[in-house]
Amino acid sequence: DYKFWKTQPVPKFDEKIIKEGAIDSDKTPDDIPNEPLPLLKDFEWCEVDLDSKEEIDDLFTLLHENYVEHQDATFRFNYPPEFFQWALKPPGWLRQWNVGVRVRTTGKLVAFISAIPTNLKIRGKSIKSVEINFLCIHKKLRTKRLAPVLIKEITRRVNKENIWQAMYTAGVVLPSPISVCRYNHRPINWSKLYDVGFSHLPENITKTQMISKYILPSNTIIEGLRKIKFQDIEQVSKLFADYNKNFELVQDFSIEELKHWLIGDEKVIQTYVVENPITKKITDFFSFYLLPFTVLNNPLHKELGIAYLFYYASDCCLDKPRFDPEATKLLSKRLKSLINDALIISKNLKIDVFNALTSQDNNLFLEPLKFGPGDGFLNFYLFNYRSKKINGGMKEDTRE
Ligand code: YNC
Ligand code: MG
Repeated sequence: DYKFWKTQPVPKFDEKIIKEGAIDSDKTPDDIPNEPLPLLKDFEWCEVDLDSKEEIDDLFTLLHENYVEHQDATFRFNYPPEFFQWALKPPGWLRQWNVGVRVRTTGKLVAFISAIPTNLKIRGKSIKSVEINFLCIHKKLRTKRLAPVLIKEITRRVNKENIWQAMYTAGVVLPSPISVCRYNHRPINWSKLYDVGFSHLPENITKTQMISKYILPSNTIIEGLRKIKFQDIEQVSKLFADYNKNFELVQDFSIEELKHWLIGDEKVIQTYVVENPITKKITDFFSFYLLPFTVLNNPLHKELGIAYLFYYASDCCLDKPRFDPEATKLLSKRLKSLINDALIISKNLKIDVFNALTSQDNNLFLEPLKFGPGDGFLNFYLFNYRSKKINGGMKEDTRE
């Protein structure tokens, strides 16, 4: 019955949204307590310092052993240290927003929650907010109502910075999703996925047939496709903003933010642009991030390489009405060739599976490019903001 969530500024299930906007009454940071919430006496709050190798190791261990589980705990996220630098240190990040709980006597990190700043745009309206992620409690401390304490504490710390709205995603259903998307998977190395139990052999099909179904060429196909450079960011930013006008809920990035999210350690983030060879204009871009799984108890394989489709845009059809059937056809064709090249690059990077959500324009290419629906759904939420449901979700932020 959502004992905790009932007390929070979130819409009730099936609440009829008449007026969009904040749910709580207006406050100022001075109205917010200066002191952290009390914890049970054996525990203490800490900031997890992402510049310290030791503390990154603490965070890695907590998340590796206790974060979201997949398929009966056969797979665990295997975060490279650089992943945290990317996911938790965008421009404007604050150290007090990487909130940990440690055991007082031993210093062991047993819980975590994070916030990063982000500007949302909901149907054209800008909302300064944060994104909450990596909420995690050690398995031995579950169902003791610690999660509400972590959530209230991060809320306090965000409110102290005069920010009153947040965006977050979760596999669980809480009051109340503004959108829901499904994970889709595109096998790249099908036989390895089969060996580790990620993929299954359908009836009346042979392994050889499955392998050949997913075969990809070795070279990308689009003319003018190349890695992004720093000098491209302004053009890419403009292209992305124009493309995003099509969607009801998007993030509104500054040049600095976009630079952070698209250009970084290549073990974590890969971004490509299409440059017209004659005009030198950038017509498209796509990006995906890499977050491997550790495979437990498998004699053949220790790790799965996983790519997640991140941001993309195309100037194809920006000048045409959004739902014009001719424009949709052209855009589908364009996105299919773009994402197909993303798959080819992934194959060359030894990625085993490429994931994407059913958000935004993704439905135009998922099936034709042989993505298959997965078990996982992702619910999108806003904190302290009433909004009508969002069509087609939001460009995902699954940096979990
Ligand atoms: C969840 N994922 O319903 P009620 S996603 C939010 N997000 O409350 P306890 C959750 N709330 O129903 P446990 C939640 N999961 O009584 C559960 N809850 O109202 C609610 N898993 O607390 C739940 N990470 O401490 C219930 O539960 C209350 O010990 C129960 O801990 C939960 O990062 C959890 O899936 C998830 O580590 C920490 O199971 C634990 O079970 C765990 O007794 C594995 O909690 C890892 C995992 C979640 C990933 C994520 C987004 C989190 C968003 C949090 C909400 C942010 C609100 C905005 C704040 C900023 C505001 C501003 C401005
Ligand atoms: Mg608990």
